Amino acid sequence: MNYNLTNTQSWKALEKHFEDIKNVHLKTLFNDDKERGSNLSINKLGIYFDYSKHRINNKTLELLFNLAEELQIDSRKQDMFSGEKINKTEGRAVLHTALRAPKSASILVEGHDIVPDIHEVLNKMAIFSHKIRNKEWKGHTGKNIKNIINIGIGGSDLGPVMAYEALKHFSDRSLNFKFVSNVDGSDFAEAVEGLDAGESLFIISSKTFTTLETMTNAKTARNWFLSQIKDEKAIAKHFVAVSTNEKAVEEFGIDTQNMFGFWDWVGGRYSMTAAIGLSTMIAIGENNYRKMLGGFHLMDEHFKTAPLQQNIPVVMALLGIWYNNFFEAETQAVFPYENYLKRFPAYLQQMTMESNGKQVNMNGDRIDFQSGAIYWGEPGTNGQHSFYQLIHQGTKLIPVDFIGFKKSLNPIGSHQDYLIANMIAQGEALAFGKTKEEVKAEGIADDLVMHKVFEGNKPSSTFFLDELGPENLGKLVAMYEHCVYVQGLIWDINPFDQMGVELGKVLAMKIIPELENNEKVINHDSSTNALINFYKS
Ligand code: G6Q
Repeated sequence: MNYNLTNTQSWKALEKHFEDIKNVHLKTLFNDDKERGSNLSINKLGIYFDYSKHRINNKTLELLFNLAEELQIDSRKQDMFSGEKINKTEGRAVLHTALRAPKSASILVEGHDIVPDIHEVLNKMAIFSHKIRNKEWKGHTGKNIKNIINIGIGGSDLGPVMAYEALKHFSDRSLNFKFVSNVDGSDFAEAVEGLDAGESLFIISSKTFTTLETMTNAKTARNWFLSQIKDEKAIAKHFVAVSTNEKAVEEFGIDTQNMFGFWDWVGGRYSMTAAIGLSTMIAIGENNYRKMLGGFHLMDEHFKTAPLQQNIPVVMALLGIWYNNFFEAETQAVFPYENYLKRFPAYLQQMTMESNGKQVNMNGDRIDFQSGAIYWGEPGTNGQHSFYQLIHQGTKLIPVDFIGFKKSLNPIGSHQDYLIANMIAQGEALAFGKTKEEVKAEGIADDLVMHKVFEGNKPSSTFFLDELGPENLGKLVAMYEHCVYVQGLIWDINPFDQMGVELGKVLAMKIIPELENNEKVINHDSSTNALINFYKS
């Protein structure tokens, strides 16, 4: 479908409507509709999604859904599920949703049903995880494996770290998990500090098995291992690989029996439910892992089938467009009121920003509107004691996603009530604020009144679930994945490539040998030359 977004009828109607509503306060919107809180909410799949505290009215919603209809989002979104090569710039299908499909499904890629392949790898992961968890898998010197070290970066790291932290409560506490990603030697050194190589298993996670950081860390791991266990044959018991590149895995010296494969139709940042999830499965066990896949699948089906107005990722995506393209909000904050989700914002940063941080449309034409927002966040309530100030009283508009759970995994005293009271209070304070009159009525000195005013009218969504567990984590991740996809469809950009990470990598490869010789460097610009020569001096 070819279109110029800003020339579409529905876009123009939204621009016009924006002028009418941009200064309307959430207080007015709530006064106009006494049931707004429940009217503007979706309660599905165990997620209570409150989007009433957004600067929208029924007209806004109607126009946003008109946009989705004019752009045929409902039918275009099916292209992903049917295996079309929607990642056009790389000529690939995008089928991370197939990774969570049940055994009974059938999904064809170039005439081949990929579902049995997916389940074969899942079963192989399950057998291996059982062996580690049941202490059947012994190290070369006969010791049990206690330390699992995942070496990977980007999509081969952020998902595993996030999922491990999120589901730590469900993990086998006799196992010690480490994640090495950075090429900075300190990352590796700290991860293996004090570890017994005979009790350690390295998972080298790399789709391509060529990534500089991962290969450097993998070689260092090999050397570290052999410095303790002085026997090459021991590698087979202590190194496994997750990759699509069998040849490179073999060349590295890992037994391909101990390789867990995946496919080119899984993008790195969409790979946590591919074999890249091996460390997660070892941590939480096969049953919990399959529950997580079940949660992903529930959200996939919801996204695929629910009408646009009831479709959680679609509504999220449209609200994101509303702020990003009309209010010109630059960022989107995500605040989980659940400490186990502390790495969730970092995980979302890659998913959202590497996907939708694009400047050209599918045809390669420069777009004339803003694409992906900057995502950021920290767990509540910590953020409240630092940067929330700016959201409440600063001059920038920052839409917020609050994520909370009714039950704590560690119910202690009144902690959970305090936590959730804070989450709910923040949404209320952001939306409704505190007027000059209210501040004055508190007897505040005149010269301080304006400092204590909260203008309010700051938008937020709240996602409220029962309890954090594997299934709910799966639902939340898939929810954001599909939100990103819908936004990419609307902007007509490709959310599935990442050409913007290449240039720096290529230049680094040129600079590496320049750092390693003794000659003065003069072939770059004057700033780059000076930095290189300073390093060498
Ligand atoms: C994600 C990106 C990127 C990738 C890493 C690691 O979508 O493609 O973050 O995951 O560069 O790549 P390898 O898994 O190939 O080492």
